Amino acid sequence: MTADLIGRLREVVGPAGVLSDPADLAGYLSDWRNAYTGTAAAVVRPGSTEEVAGVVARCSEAGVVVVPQGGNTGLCGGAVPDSSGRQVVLSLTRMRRIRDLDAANQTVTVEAGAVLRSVQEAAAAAGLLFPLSLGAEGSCTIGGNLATNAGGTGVLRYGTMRDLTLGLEVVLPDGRIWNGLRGLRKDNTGYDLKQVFIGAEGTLGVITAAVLKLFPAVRSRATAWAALPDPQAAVDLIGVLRELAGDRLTGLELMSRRSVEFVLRHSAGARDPFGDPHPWYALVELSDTLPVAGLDAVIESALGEAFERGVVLDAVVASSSAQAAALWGLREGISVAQNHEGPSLKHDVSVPISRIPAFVERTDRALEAAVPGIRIVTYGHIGDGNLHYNLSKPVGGDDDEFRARAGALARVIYDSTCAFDGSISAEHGLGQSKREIVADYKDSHELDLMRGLKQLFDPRGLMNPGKVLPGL
Ligand code: FAD
Ligand code: S2G
Ligand code: ZN
Repeated sequence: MTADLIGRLREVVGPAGVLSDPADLAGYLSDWRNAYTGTAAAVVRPGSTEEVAGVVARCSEAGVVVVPQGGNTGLCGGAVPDSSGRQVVLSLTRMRRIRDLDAANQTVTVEAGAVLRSVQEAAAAAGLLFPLSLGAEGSCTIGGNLATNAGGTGVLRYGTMRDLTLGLEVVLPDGRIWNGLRGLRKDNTGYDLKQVFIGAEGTLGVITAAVLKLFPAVRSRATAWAALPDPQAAVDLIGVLRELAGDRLTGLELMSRRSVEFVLRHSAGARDPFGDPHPWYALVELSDTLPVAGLDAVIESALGEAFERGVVLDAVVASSSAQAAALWGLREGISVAQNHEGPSLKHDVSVPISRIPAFVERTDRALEAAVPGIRIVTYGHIGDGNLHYNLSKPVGGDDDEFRARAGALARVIYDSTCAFDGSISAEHGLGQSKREIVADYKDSHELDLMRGLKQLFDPRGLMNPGKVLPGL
């Protein structure tokens, strides 16, 4: 990139806003998993929407690619540059203001670089709830959550980021600013354009702000850990909980024994709630926005009924918020714990809930046939039909040999996913890691329409190319 463009970018964001010294760039060039590392001509850190627009316009004039980046916790390599050294990483992390919280309208207007946890805290301070919740919430940003249509543990009750958003402000690839920051729950004036940018992973424009929905705060909560014989029991448990707790069911996570074993092995202080090991576990959470005294009794009676029906083998209800946090810690610790067991080949899939048991049985069988001794870590948001199928090498196996099998093993999982009418990416997106393989699993007309949108919004292909769409 010419020094002239660096100079012009500095005119927009100020000298401190343009990093070009390799030592300053390092933290922006590798993804969270260190699976992808690129090089950048510069990292630019604008402080306002107008500065983002100025940066994008100058890069567009110079024909230079822009890679939007938030917290860089994405798991598909979508936020890092390629190895050409000619791309500009546009980091939104300076734009973290909460512009407005309208309690009566139950909305909050935030800038894209706001860290998710800061928005959760601002809502709580106003006696309200922003319900998106995921393991990376201390680092991920609202802009990244929107660009990946993030899911997490609250989807069961509140939906994904797509369902939590009322309005967007976006800088388009030519530098124009689209102000769609409306806080309306009803607005039927043509196409719902915000939904095009949500989940586009930075390939259609840079999200600079959003109007998000807020909800009544949770005033009572009950958390339990249940032992299950198999995934069918988990599906049956959903039925029992829906029957006996209704809308109060706000969290339901499934974990295989191995996923919990890894946490018990690598996470200091982690304790198995039961003496004996069980093949599967469910983390159940009920909550209510009223100060209901007997929620513990509701969860106890529901799990008691599930026990009577042979769905649950054992259960423990958290007797304090500290114990509830410890149970969530067992769940949220899986991703990090697995990294201690060598390469973790991640697959984030969804299938219709009713088909999960047959899907797990077929997929496990096929994986074990492909790599005898493979260690399958299955866990996730079963209430949404979303499982994380993360693979570790056989004990004593070779890291590089296992990594070399990644493509074949992914196909085993994705072939099985699609045999059960599922999706090869439930919540993490496609990024770099799944953009080529998606062509084998997605309707060709759908891909053509997606390419058409890319051509319309970004005809010169300067907005985060090499992500999401095969071949672009
Ligand atoms: P980044 O990683 O910075 O970027 C992600 C993508 O969005 C990239 O393509 C980037 O170009 C684009 N982008 C970023 N900001 C903007 C913007 N302002 N405008 C346009 N495009 C932009 N994800 C889930 O859905 N559910 C989970 O349960 C979950 N758990 C996780 C647990 C751990 C421990 C980790 C490390 C990650 C987890 N994730 C999960 C994945 C990740 O946290 C989410 O995808 C998150 O939404 C990414 O936000 P970010 O700000 O880090 O985005
Ligand atoms: C989760 C996190 C990432 C992983 O924990 O819910 O989305 O390791 C996942 O797959
Ligand atoms: Zn997840």
